[in-house]
Amino acid sequence: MFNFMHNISSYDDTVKDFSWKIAEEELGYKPGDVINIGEYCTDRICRNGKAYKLALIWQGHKGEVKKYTFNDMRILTNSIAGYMKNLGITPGERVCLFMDKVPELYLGFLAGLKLGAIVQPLFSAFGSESLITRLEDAKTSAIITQKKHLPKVRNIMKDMDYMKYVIVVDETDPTHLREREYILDIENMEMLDKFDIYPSTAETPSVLHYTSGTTGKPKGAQHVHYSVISQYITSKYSLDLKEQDIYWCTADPGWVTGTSYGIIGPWANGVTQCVMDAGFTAENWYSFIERHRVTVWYSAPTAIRALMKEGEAAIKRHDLSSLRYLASIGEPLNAEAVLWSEKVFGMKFHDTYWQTETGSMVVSNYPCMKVKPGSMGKPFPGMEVGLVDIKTHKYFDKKGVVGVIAVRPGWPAMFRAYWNNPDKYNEKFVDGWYLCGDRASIDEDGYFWFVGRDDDVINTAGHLVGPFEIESALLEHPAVAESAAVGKPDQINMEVVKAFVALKPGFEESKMLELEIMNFIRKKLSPLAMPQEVEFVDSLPKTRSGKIMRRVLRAKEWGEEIGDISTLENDM
Ligand code: 6R9
Repeated sequence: MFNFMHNISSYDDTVKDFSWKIAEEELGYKPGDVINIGEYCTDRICRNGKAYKLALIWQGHKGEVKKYTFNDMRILTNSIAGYMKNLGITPGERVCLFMDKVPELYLGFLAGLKLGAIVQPLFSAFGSESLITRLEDAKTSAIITQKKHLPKVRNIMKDMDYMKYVIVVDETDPTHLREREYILDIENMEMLDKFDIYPSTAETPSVLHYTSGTTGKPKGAQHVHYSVISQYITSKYSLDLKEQDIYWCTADPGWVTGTSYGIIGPWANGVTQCVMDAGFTAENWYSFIERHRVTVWYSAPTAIRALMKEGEAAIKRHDLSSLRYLASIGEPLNAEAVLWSEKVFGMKFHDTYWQTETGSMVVSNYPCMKVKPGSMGKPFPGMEVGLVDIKTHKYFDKKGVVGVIAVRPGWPAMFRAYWNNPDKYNEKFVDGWYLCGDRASIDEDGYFWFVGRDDDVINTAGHLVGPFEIESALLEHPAVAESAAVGKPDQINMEVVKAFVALKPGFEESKMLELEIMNFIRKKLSPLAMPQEVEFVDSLPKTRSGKIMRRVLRAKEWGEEIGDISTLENDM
């Protein structure tokens, strides 16, 4: 029988009683113990009597399905770790995962951690240039990839004397192998029931995630094995994951969501996860939910808006009655999207807010709490989250005033360094607060309301306008599928607002429509926030994780350098 009680029944009581010790005790961890994420997600679950429970249900692009129990995961990750150890990969070395969402990506991630290596997942869609910037910075010594991505790796091999091993998961023609290439054949390799798991402790480095900054080179946020404490308990309290759930996180592990909540958190809870290694279409996604009876679904606003664009007909063709909890991450979730999901799925998307650097959720909506559409929710219990002044960076406690989101360090999943870049790391801290670089306000009830990233806020005649309110207003218009607001130069006001809009199918751009949209949002926005111009575009520039890159649009308006665009998904 499904347990209908939520994992937490009162937010306020949980905040009062919370301590990270609760998570430590549930996981059987005591300070000073060995703690290894690979072990926590496989062997520990098997020891707890769930060896033959499904851990992973994987579906490929042809619709083929593979299933793995926690015991399969335990043995396969042992075997891959053993294979890498035999090659000569040692603890602390960086091992890059450069693959589509194939099972070996998930297995390789946990195997690397069992070996004590620092795993470095990168989007398989990256080109050679984006790849080498990140491998060069980390001086990565091994890369696990697929045959289809090998040309990109071969292209840069001559510039990477530090790269000792290229491990190919599906290479079938060994005569092409060069000295440094190895085949990982999990169908035929020797299976290891036992592997000497690296005795990592809390502060041992685990994952290295590259985030794309506004300018300059991407920064590598380095995490530690202790992060599993946060990822476990946030998955339980915020995503409400339970024993019987079939959970689907749509994120790619090249992005932090795909590892913190697409690998570590759910498996540390012993929950069955689904993975779909196929492109996005509304039809594909709904079929996937129906076929695998997904109960908890964690996705991103860009995807949700893409589903909204497709309309309700696709939903009606599928039985989505298995769904019981929806959550969102990565971008501001506009109120319209929340209301839509309630209408079409019978439940709201619960927004969550966090970053690569925070490693786990910072602010979110909880199943036991009233959702205010358009708000990110409240701080995770045990985390002190507040606002600091935009200019002085001094902490303040005033309702409804916009400031920079700040978190008091001390939660387990926080990043411990930017790889090779202590200065950039130190810049993130002021008066004992970690500054997230995003602006928000807090209302009378303690809910956080997103305004915009520091870099995206528009300064018009000395007034600061956040793009999110403008974009939310635009998205309420029935013709608008996607929107972005940026500042464009203006002689009098310094900047004025310009909006970019992509239309839903069936709508044609025209001067009339522009005027109609303008009139529609005029009723919702303050005069300062009103765009002076709306430009229709086919799509907006986005990162591979689905974030709108406003700075690309902005740079065009100002005739400036675009900066680092290695994570850009679509050509403009
Ligand atoms: C997990 C992840 C982090 C940045 C963050 C903020 C934006 C994330 C959001 C949100 C508004 C939300 N962001 N969640 N903005 N509402 N619920 O996305 O990590 O790729 O490092 O991005 O994404 O600007 O600072 P990362």
